[in-house]
Amino acid sequence: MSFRYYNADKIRDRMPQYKGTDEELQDAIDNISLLYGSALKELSTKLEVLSDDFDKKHSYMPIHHIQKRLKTFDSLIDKAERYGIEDPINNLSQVLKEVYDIAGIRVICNYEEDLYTMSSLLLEQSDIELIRIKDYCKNPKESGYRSLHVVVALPVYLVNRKAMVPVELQFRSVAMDTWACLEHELRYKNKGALTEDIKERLNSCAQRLTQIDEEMSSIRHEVLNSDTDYSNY
Ligand code: 0O2
Repeated sequence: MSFRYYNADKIRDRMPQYKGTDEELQDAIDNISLLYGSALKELSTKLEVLSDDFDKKHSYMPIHHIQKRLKTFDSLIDKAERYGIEDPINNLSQVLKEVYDIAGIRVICNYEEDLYTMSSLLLEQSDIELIRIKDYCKNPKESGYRSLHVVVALPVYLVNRKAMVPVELQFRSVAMDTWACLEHELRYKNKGALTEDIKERLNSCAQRLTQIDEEMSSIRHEVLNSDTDYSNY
């Protein structure tokens, strides 16, 4: 897994203000790719192990699926500019300190309560350091967006050093993910400019999906309580 714009020549074409040599730029990009790509591998393995063990103990897998991605180098520099970092291409160490979502994992769970179960189990692990939590399930964004965002740092061991690498996790139910993907696509197709009417309708869809999440959860509890096979769950 690597940045899409991994080639220093291409980056220099777009960002001619870079002061170092092509070799230095390539080395910096390769380092970022190695560290953040490795953190993604380690974290997704941790989540899979937790889900497998949960299945072994409770005959239920809380994680529906996992998606992971590295931010492209271009969009990393764009984000750093939006954050107000001056001349980011020549201040990569500051960019790495301030941008937390270079490595991102989406953990799509079956039910809303699974988001809290899985994030808590992960945060209990002694090598995981919590950096920040934003709960957009309890406090949805104005758009209607719901998700539990957790930024953690975890150790990546290289040949001669250890680095703590931040990763942003977005825990979502299947319904939350469906809404976010479709809304993102519609916004992207409209270059970010949706009319007020469309925004309201999307928000209304988000509210209905919240009700569906709650109802599905309540049905699940009723089924679990009435099924003796699940009585220990
Ligand atoms: P991508 O490609 O998904 O990574 P930021 O906005 O990132 O500078 P912050 O505080 O980290 O600052 O933002 P936030 O809102 O906590 O999380 C940003 C990410 O949440 C977005 O990433 C989206 O993935 C998701 N998100 C937030 N609001 C919405 C929304 O209204 N609709 C949808 N579909 N997704 C949302 P990026 O960087 O935009 O893109």
